[in-house]
Amino acid sequence: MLKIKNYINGELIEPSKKQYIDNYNPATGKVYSFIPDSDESDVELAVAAASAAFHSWSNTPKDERSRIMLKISELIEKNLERLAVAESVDNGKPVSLARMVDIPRAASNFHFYATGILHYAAESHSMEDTAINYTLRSPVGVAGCISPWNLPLYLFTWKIAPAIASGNCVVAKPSEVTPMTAYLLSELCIEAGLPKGVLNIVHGYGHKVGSAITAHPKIPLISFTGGTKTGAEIARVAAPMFKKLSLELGGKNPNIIFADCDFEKMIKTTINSSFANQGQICLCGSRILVERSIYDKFKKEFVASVNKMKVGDPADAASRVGAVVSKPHMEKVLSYIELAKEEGGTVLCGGHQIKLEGEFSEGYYIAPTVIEGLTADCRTNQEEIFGPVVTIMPFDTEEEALKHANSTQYGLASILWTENLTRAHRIANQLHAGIIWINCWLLRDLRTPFGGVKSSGVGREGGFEALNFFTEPKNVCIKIK
Ligand code: TXE
Repeated sequence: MLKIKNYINGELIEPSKKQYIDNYNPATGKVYSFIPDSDESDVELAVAAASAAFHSWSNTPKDERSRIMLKISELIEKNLERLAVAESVDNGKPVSLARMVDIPRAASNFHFYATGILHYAAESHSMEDTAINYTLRSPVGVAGCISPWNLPLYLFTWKIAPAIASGNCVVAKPSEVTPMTAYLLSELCIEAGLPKGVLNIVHGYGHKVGSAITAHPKIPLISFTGGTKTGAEIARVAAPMFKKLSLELGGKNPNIIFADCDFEKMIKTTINSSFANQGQICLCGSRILVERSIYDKFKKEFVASVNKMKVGDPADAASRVGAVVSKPHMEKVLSYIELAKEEGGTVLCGGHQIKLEGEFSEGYYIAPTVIEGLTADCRTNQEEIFGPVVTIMPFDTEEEALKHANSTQYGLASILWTENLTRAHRIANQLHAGIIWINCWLLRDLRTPFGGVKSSGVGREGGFEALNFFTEPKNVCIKIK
């Protein structure tokens, strides 16, 4: 079975202690490869390689950095099928989703920042005939990038691309739950001629490798996507070291549906915003608030559509719902379904593990689940479940909908369905969230600021926001008389 390797100083190498972690295929529940169980000595090697490469890479002309990144983007596209299958096997998501979303977006991430850097400029401020100020923006040095298991290559490249485009070198750690496509990316970086030490990938546990990256004195900046609890731990370690932090954390996103919505379009999109990637996207709308006059109609049609979704082998084109990412995560999601029942919820469909036949009998499958009858302030409606589970509840007024929508510790995304233009702008203006979709979901323009408020994180990714994050501004003032 394949032993994944670290990518350090341009080479694929074993972890220093030659220890490995079992890597499970969630669809079958079986070990199918091994992950380096790296430690701080491997992080030390990676930081040394990144530090040694920094002077040369940060002084490489933008056009050359851009050319190499475009080559990586092309190689991702050329290897789309191989990467999509690898992502699906590693994460449990339908291969159709990996083929349509995850891998094309990884290619776009590299392409977007390979071109974005060519248009990135800084400002100058003139003081009439007295002085001129100009702002220099320079790369920070060695960037630490730590990413999660839900959209493995998509989120891994979303951090790495702006970091290296702006001239930084990177020490990156993908999730130990889904390391495979990061490993395949390192092979593509070698093929693209990315200079050694620019990108270093150290595989392993968060509490060993992730914490060593966070605490390393020669890594002045951390870009993290993952759980709120882990984000708080990273902030606790990084804050007294005055590190620059970008934290993209959890969400508990409301999906507010008014009676005047385009019902057919709303139902179709809400199935997706509820259960795409088995509900394991921080942007999913897991709390569905429906105007009372259409609540019964919505409940009937939504549950009927959910019951039609095929849960099965991620490699089967007909599967809409694959396996959740791991056994512990499956148990966490199932425990929240039990909690919902204890809190007075009624399970309208799903609510249980699905046991498939044959080679999939040990896989981690959960039936897409819809629960009603809960209060807005119960734990099920306040805590991030991050699985194929949504709650639905009626509301009577805009004020009530807004109160429920804004009632959690999170503030990442919100979805809103109404054909009333004034109401759409009025509600969007009052929602506590960083991203709001109106009559759509997951429509993404990479130039837009991406991130949340409250416990959903700190800072923004995307567009020039990311290039600002990965660079330090310096103001130079010259007296001219
Ligand atoms: O995240 P973790 P997990 C939420 C979701 C999920 C929960 C936990 O609710 O159930 O987070 O998921 C590394 N220092 N989201 O386990 O633990 C870890 O190895 C440094 C929302 O994936 O946060 C991995 O590479 N690094 C999120 C990465 O952090 C540490 C997407 C994320 O792991 C570390 C995923 C430490 N002490 C989960 N501990 C989103 N916003 O999309 C762990 N890591």
